[in-house]
Amino acid sequence: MKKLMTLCIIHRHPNVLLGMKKRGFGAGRWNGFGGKVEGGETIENAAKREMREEAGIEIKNLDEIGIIEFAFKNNPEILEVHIFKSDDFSGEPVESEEMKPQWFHVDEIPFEEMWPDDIHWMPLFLSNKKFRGRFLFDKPSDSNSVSRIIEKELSEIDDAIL
Ligand code: 6U4
Repeated sequence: MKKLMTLCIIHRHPNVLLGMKKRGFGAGRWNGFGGKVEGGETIENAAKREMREEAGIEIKNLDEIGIIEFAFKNNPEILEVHIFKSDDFSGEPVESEEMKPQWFHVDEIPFEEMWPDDIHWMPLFLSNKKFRGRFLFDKPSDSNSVSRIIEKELSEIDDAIL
């Protein structure tokens, strides 16, 4: 069982736009913006829609920069998360019911309050290197405590492959 999801981070160097997730999956963590791809929409359009719904900004162009599969021990569901980067948007980020947006300097990204995988792939993301990966977490996604990584695969890939 695979669930297709998007994750979009605005990168206007030296800053990135993250959001504090206020409810649902991953609540209480800083993360990119995104969610499930709905039937009939492209992954790219889903990423743009989520940016509009969660941060109130209109993305013009974005680049797909990574694909990571997340799995949780004793759970057959796999989240296939497509990670996008953009610096081309209109509007000002605004707080939504789901997310509280905030700009962070790239040297001050709050990794200790993010998903534990982010610290591994963020350097590739920031230097525009494409990547693929797979992370297995010890606990199901609905657990209140922080889940830990028990298996990790991450590799930089050729531009053309993704
Ligand atoms: P809704 O539809 O709002 O009920 P929800 O279950 O709250 O969905 P959603 O749609 O907000 O989830 O999506 C979760 C977001 O978290 C997606 O953008 C993908 C992202 N995500 C999932 N696992 C992640 C992980 N390990 N590291 C990370 N982002 C992750 O950085």
